[in-house]
Amino acid sequence: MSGPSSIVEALEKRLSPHGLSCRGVVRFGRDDDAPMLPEGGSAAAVVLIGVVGGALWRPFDAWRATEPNQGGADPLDRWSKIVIDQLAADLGAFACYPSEPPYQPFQTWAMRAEGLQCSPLGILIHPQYGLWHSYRGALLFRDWSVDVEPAARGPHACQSCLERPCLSACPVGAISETMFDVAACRQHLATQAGQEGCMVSGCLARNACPVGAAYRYPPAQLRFHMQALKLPD
Ligand code: B12
Ligand code: SF4
Ligand code: SF4
Repeated sequence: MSGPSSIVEALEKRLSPHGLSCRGVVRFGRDDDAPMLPEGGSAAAVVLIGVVGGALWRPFDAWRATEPNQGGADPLDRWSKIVIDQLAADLGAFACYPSEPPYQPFQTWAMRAEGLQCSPLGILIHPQYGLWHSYRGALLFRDWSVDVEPAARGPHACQSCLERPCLSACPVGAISETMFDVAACRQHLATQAGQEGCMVSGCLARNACPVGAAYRYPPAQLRFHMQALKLPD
């Protein structure tokens, strides 16, 4: 992430035991559509908090094992809220979460914060981590005085990927250059082949990407995310 900041350094120290990390800062300018704060007014900056590779799996899984009912419904969201709400309270910031409607533009923020670009799957590809990273929350700050350098946007990883294996790996062709066919994916996942394939191994299109293969989620985490996936009708 760009720009040294004592807030960011303090955050990294607090996040790393949980397998989480700072995924960039966006400082909003006058022309930006800055997110509103619960107490009124708009945010001066947002710090993205996310996960890279399988780093969160052990801390999360250990927490889940101690919880009644294995953490209940959406345990990863619950765990993320416990960790990030506490940080927000300590830092005088406001937490927001990617799965909470109205959806905040996490991917737009990430493109700005780290110069990331979109893959055919609809998820952002990172030059080092490939498709194996995501966001667990963000901290909105009313005041932010630290300079944030604009993120460098390198070459798009997908442009130098000549074979584009993500486009041919899906057994029902749900991934194309232009869209993700949610209905085709949902129908396949409900079949026995889907239950024994993608639901166990993770999305075959995502798995096929050669970028950042070393950061692929561990098998238990891949299964967990597939089971947690709520595909709309
Ligand atoms: C709704 C949603 C979905 C829906 C998409 C429905 C649809 N057709 O639009 C469904 C349920 C299908 C979905 C699926 C997945 N999602 Co999703 N999803 C979201 C969510 C909650 C909201 C998206 C949104 O509307 N944002 C609001 C607009 C205003 O935000 P925005 O940043 O300006 O807009 C961007 C998106 O709309 C994106 N976009 C456009 N078309 C599509 C299509 C897909 C499939 C996705 C994922 C994104 C996407 O492009 C815009 C930026 O250019 C976001 C979290 C969030 N708050 O953004 C996660 C999010 C985008 N999803 C994510 C992930 C990881 C997935 C899955 C891989 C889940 C899994 N299995 O693990 C799959 C990917 C599909 C696949 N091929 O496997 C991550 C992506 C991380 C990254 N590296 O970019 C996010 C950011 C959540 C997170 N916690 O990090 N998702
Ligand atoms: S397989 Fe190639 S085109 Fe598909 S997401 Fe990975 S780098 Fe991009
Ligand atoms: S989860 Fe399976 S069916 Fe859905 S897009 Fe990925 S490969 Fe295709």
